Amino acid sequence: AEGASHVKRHKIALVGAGQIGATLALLSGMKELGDVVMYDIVEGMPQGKGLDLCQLSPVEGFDATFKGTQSYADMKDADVVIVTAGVPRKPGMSRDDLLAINAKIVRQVADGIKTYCPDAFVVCITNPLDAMVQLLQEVSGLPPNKVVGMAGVLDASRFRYFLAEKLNVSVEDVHCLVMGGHGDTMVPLVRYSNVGGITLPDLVKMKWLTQDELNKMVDRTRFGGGEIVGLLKTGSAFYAPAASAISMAEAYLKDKKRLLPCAAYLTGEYGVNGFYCGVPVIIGKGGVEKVVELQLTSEESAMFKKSVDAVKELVAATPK
Ligand code: TXD
Repeated sequence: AEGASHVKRHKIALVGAGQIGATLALLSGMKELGDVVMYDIVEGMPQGKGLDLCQLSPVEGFDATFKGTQSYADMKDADVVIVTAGVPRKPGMSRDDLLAINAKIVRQVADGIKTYCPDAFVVCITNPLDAMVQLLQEVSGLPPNKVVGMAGVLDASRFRYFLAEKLNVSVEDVHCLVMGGHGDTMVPLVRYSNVGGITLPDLVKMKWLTQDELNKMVDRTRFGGGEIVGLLKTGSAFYAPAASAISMAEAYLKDKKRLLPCAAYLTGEYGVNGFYCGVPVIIGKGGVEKVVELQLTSEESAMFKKSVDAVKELVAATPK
């Protein structure tokens, strides 16, 4: 065994084993990212999903363990933690109600991370995203570059899909950038979005799509989450959110230096100090290794500022 002593599988802890959590586990397995621990307060549920995934592994031909648990101690020394724990908004519930309930849950999760895996790279998915990722960082005390929120990759992926479908081109060749908070005020940046390097304003000039069609796709992106909630009725999107978070985790574990839009802690960039907001960042083995600062036009800046103001309001409303 001595020769193989350097071989160590990564450990991925998933807090929350609901719709997104279970999909995160499946994708981790299929991509062989490492061994998975799934924590949830519902007894037996993560254990059951874990066993089911173990039984999928021979068919798919990968080696990984999936362990369900109700104990934070099982997260010990995890390399990556992805947080989806929380409750979704139900009819009659205000945004503040959701904020209070999920803030309480995220505090407990942050304590668990602080105790058992303070060196982890932490991806927060729980809504309201920008406020929850900030709370997770504050309470866990982890360095801000190791705690990020997932929203931009998903929002950009939605925009990419709408464009690819409309233009009848491969999704692989469509790249989009979406900044700002994860809400209706998000800022899809058409000037920095392109198909095979050809920017969207150019494609409008080339008559591949009209400005009106483009505006409609921008709006559909902004309300992309709501469109799916409206169809599902009992929950929100989970496949694409899970895949988005996995791409961030993979960038960290494989030191890929990917440039992805994520909710990152800003210390003066874009004129924002001490808040999380969606911006392009580089993710590698150091976590968020760099915040990429673009020269926004005055119109883009105004949209971004409006989005930041919405985030600040949320953070102010979060129970301390
Ligand atoms: O872009 C984004 N960031 C998002 C965010 C996109 C889609 C959905 N987004 C949010 O992710 C959504 O609003 C939720 O706040 C989370 C998780 O969504 P999911 O669809 O996975 O919700 P589920 O299926 O309800 O799963 C949540 C699980 C569920 O199994 C609960 O039992 C568990 O969280 N839960 C807890 N786990 C651990 N600890 C505590 N205290 C706890 N309370 C509930």
